[in-house]
Amino acid sequence: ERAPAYDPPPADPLHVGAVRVLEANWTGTSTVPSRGLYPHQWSWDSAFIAIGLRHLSPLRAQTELETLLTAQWADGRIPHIVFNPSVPLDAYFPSPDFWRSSTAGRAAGAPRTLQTSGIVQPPVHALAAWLVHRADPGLSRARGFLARVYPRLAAWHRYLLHRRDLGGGGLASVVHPWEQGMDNSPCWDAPLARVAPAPARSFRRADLDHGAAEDRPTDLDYGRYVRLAADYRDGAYRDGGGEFAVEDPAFNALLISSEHALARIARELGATGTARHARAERLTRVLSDRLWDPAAGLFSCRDVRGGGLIPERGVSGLVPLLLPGLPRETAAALVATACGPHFGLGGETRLPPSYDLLGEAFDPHRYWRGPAWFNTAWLLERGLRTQGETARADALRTAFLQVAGASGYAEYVDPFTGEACGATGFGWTAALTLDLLH
Ligand code: 9YW
Repeated sequence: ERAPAYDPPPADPLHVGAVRVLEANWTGTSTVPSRGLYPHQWSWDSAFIAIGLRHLSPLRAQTELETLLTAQWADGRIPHIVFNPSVPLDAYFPSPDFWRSSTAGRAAGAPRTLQTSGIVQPPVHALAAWLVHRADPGLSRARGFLARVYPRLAAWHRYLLHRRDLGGGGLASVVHPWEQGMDNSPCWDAPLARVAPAPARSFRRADLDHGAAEDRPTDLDYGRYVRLAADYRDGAYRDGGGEFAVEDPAFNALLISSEHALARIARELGATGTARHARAERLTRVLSDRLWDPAAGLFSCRDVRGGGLIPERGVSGLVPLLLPGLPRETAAALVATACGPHFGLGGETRLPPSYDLLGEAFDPHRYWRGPAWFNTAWLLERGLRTQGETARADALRTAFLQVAGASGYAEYVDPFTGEACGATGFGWTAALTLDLLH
């Protein structure tokens, strides 16, 4: 063995640990959220992961997004999962034989050779593509990165703004709780209650092999997820007819934020981007008109089938802090809600809980019914900074980094104690740690 020629600089263990997770979860063309629990490529996970990977390898960050986009359907949708054919079918449920994308999804233009799911996830991708470009514009230009991804991202936004405008007011609807990404949030309880669950014996949950049952959604939740997804599939993934349709504030705020990013990408490619910025501004006003809930002091979900705003406070309702065009008084009210008794930011909680601390359904350990998640903490950190709340953003950044490291880059944590829940070595937790370290 040769002695090193020089003493390497002392490495920050938080940085080293995050890099190790991203190395372990990298498959060669993309990154899995978790080796055991989620062994395929997930759409919004990949966008967050690319945002962190850009600090480690801009090339890998570009590849992460490019791999996802090769699975895009001809109608513009980006599927929420791209399956890895070398992973055994029973490693994750619902598996490709449930979604049957290449047959049931043909009419909607699903790829013939890749297997994907048929639902979507929040549109963080254009934002990620822009941030990845900015990390190494020379490499990005040399590879024609933005020129290649731009038409696909534009088609993705077109799909959401047209085919998914199920409420007719200009916002995109989600047709399944998995699409919004916060699976068992109490915000879905009322619209989901109308869905007849598939019998528990008709499927086998693989997630329970990896996580404690009391930290996960229930069998009844899963029965309803399966019913909704099977109905969508059996209708050839056509949009418009389903039982569940909800306008969600985080999903739409991310779409708007990504539309601003798409405007910047268009500009980099030689267009003006003006029309896209104007559209993002207009959508910001629509978001306020349709989802702002002044009495609750945050944005709420709109139940398109049941009518009306859903009276539950979810962390999703704080995510519009990201939007630069938010009216000043709305932004101030959101900051007050985040830091007040419902979310306890800067007080009772270490990281923002996924759901109202005072809500009847609050549970500090059960998935999206209370625990704190790192992707939403990252979005709120960015949102606070966007609104000029520098001191609060700095404090959230510090807490994020402490809890991420101490929890082993957990999937989610107890919002009061920071105790790890779910999987550790989680992709977006490690990636967003790297991002906040830079
Ligand atoms: C599932 C992968 C996904 C995340 C979602 C999270 C969970 C369950 O895991 O979904 O089976 O897809 O709720 O936001 O993208 O990390």
